[in-house]
Amino acid sequence: MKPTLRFIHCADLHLDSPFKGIGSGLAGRLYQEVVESTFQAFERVISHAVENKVDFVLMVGDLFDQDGRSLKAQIRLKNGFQTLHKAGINVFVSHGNHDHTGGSFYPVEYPENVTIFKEESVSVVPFYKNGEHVANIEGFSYPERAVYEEKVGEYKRSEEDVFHIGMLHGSIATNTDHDVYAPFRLGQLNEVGLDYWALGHIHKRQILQDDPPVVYPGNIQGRHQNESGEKGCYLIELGEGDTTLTFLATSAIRFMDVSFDSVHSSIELYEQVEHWKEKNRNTLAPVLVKVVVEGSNMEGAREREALRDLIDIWNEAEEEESSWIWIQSLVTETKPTWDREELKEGSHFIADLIRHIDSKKQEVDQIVSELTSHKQGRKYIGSFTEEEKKEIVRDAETYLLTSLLEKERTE
Ligand SMILES: [Mn+2]
Repeated sequence: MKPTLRFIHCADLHLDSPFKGIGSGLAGRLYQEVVESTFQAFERVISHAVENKVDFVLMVGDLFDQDGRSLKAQIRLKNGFQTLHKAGINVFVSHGNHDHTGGSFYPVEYPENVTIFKEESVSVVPFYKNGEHVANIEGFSYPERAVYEEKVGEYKRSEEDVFHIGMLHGSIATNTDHDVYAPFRLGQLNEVGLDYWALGHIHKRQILQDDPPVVYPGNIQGRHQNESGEKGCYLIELGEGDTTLTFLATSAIRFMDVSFDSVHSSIELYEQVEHWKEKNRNTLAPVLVKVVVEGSNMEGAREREALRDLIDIWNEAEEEESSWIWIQSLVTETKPTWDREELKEGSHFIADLIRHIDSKKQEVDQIVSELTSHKQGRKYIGSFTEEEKKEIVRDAETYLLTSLLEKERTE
């Protein structure tokens, strides 16, 4: 019987993420905490490894956020490796699309407990526990930003009676939401016959298969509103016959969307959010929240004015809190009093306007480029996601239609 292996599987550390777009409006001390969060999360990974006395830690790509690794990120990483070294824990690292080996880095030397899969082709490294060969770990690194080739065929199970573990930074071939790098299909992984597939690249935590386990641990710290919820790594106990996967939380700050339904006025919304904050402060904070409101009767000018002030009112005292809850944005999905399709069919100005908006939907990048390429603006704004672009168009349309239709009614 082989002894049970105990290890931590993490990926997508994205150390020193710049958190573009989060900083505007966020109080200074809180912003510092946000900027520090990827490092905090990394230190929690290290603590989990030490506390659980694991045999080794797997880090499957995107350790750094940028291919031009910052010195700060490299030194903090090295410090974490040294802590593991002192605890007698090995580390296996592969680099992904964000931290490919063709990027620039400072000549920081890592301690001897660290093995980096530097090559573009898959190589195998044996792992010894108390002098006994107990596992083979396989992996590769991205030589440049994009690797479109399938890499699965390069992994193999040897004849040796040890655990076989594959580290693979890539995406399932059918996934169209992300850049499809090093694509694979589940069937292909199973054909290789490894005991555990340690995946990276997709930031959402998911177990693609239980036996043998095929696992995306997700990133260790959310970096924007679309990476919401608790983030972390997996503690794996790999045995013959029984394997356990335990999720361990690491994120220092979380992102959340919180919905409020059937709201009828700004004051009602104000009170509901205040109530939610006090109820959840001890369990969820620190947290950056996007408030989504589904309600009615809130399109009027007076209400819009009040809604604009609400974020400031909610956030006013948060800078004093150690468990802070920062309302980052407010999205109102109030039911409009008009029928868009009906308006569009008409022959008046509003119909022209709606048709114009529809014809410009694909040009959001171009329309916002004045802002995103502005020398001050680009410090705060990265690129927008598809969802955010839709939101920009929807908000603009709601604003225009509300203003025009309201005006019509009062005249
Ligand atoms: Mn990543």
